[in-house]
Amino acid sequence: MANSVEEKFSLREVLDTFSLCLSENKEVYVQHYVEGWRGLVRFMNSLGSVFSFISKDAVNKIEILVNFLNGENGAHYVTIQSMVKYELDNELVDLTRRDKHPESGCRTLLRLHRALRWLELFLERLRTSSEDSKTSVMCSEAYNESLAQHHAWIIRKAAGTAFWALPGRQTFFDVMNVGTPEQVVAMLGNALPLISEVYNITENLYAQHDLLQLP
Ligand code: 1PW
Repeated sequence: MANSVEEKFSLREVLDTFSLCLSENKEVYVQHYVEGWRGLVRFMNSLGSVFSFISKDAVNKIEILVNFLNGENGAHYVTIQSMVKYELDNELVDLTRRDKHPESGCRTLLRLHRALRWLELFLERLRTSSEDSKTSVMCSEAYNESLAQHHAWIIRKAAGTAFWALPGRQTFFDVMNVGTPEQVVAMLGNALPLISEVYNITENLYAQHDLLQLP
């Protein structure tokens, strides 16, 4: 009965977390963003050990951000907007090469932000897929359109290999634990616009401050 005390995973709850990310004036709460990512990591881990090199990096980035949130300057890290302002005003961001601040909040969050685009593209493909669609193809197409452009060859190669080991569409739906394929499609239809909004707000903020290429 060991499993009965464990919270049952459902992708619906994970995606709901992203809906909590936005404040009334459309700022993005770092805490909920990071919690959403924790859920995604659990999801990746339940897809098999081949995904662990991917989730390990996400875990590492999550921890960096949590340390900022819980640190003495945590009040500046409540929203992505306040973090950007604080780190830029205090010259806490390496803008051209990694040097004094190799693990700034801004550059760390940018990596998760880029990965969120991958997730968005992938889930959108999954939403509109048919029974015989291949998850590996959907996943690598989404990756090539987004995150791959920021990865070195060796990472692209490893990611590509991991994708081929992805379970098929039905197993994927089962792991999501949302219900019938129709319920999955409906859930994704509701969740994706929210993820997209969080992504776009972050993207515009980073673009405005010229931070999209942080080393
Ligand atoms: C099936 C659902 C998948 C959605 C989650 C996507 C997670 C993407 C994480 C990819 C990580 C690949 C391995 C790590 C690469 C790092 O070098 C890279 N990190 C990311 C998140 O792209 C860049 O970080 P770095 O090296 O500049 O600190």
